[in-house]
Amino acid sequence: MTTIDRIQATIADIPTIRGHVLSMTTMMCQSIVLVKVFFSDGSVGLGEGTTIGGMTYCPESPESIKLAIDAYLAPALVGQDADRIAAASLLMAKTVQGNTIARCAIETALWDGLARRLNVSVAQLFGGAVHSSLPVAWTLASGNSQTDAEEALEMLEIRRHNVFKLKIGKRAVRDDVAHVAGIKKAVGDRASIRVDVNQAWGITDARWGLAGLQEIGVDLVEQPIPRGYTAALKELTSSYEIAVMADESLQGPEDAAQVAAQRSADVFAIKIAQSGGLAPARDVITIAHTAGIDTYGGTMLEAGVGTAAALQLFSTIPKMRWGTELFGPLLLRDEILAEPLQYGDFSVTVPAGPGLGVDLDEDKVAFYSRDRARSVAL
Ligand code: MUC
Ligand code: MG
Repeated sequence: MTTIDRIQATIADIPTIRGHVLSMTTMMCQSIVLVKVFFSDGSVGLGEGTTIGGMTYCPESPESIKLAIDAYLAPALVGQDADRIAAASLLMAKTVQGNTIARCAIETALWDGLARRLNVSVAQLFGGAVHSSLPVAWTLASGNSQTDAEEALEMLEIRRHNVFKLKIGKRAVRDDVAHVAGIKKAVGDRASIRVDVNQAWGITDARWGLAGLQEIGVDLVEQPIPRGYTAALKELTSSYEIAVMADESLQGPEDAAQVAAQRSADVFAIKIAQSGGLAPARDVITIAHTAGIDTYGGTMLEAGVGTAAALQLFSTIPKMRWGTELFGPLLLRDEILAEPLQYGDFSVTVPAGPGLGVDLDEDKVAFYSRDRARSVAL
């Protein structure tokens, strides 16, 4: 029997290419948590647990992800059968409540390890890929309308993205709608424009916002109101033609079942981290599709490992009707994979196996690791 020998979690702080302005914070750096699971046969699995903007986005932080792994999840898992991922996931859920990002990081590494030992891709463990590449959106969030419009036009020109998600909710609704209208006008019919409010509006702002955004031809609005307001989200979903997507509302399959039962959203943003791993993310997808709700491959702005993990899973889903936004590595100023993920022709290529299909550039990881930065400062 191959067992779990040791688990290592490393925080790495990687600067972003520009400020990324969201309704709740501005990111100048992304702090990722890289996980390595070492197995008794000498194999190693990679995982990533990454959140957005410290603790402004959700209750987990890079530090809490590492703490949950080091102090609770790793001690529980050491000595367990490495090939029985369902059993390991159950043990993680019993040992640690919530903390879906920490659990996802380890679950990902267990899938990577198992797939590498079997010499297959992680996608193969989920039924096999039906796509070799997936459409990929880009987020315009420089905080400046002119810069955002220029960025969109450049992405269209180089054929990297033709779907843009605009981060709004920080300014007054009227100003946000004017900002979106300016970008919509600049790109015309060449791109799909969507917005993400990250829970910033109350219901009355949301009514004005959705009416205005619908009027100017925006295709979708993501999480306009706080995650708990599922009845109000339903009201918005049924009052407008513009698609309403749930993101923060979905912290795993139980939330997904509730939102689906109430038909509170038209689309689910599927995030492996928010779902608690690849297997529960697939459950969320199944819940959505069986309820007639469309899906979109979401991101927590992970670097290459987390992005590859999501790609492996999403490549097995026949219909991700709204595409994906798996662009995380492109927002970072440096690459930590030995071979970067491939972007082009408005898509991202699913890396070929074994495992997640990616390896780390260990020097880069060491360079950005918080431990090293601290020891250099001392
Ligand atoms: C979110 O809320 O969806 C995804 C893309 C992006 O720019 O931010 C994330 C978070
Ligand atoms: Mg979102």
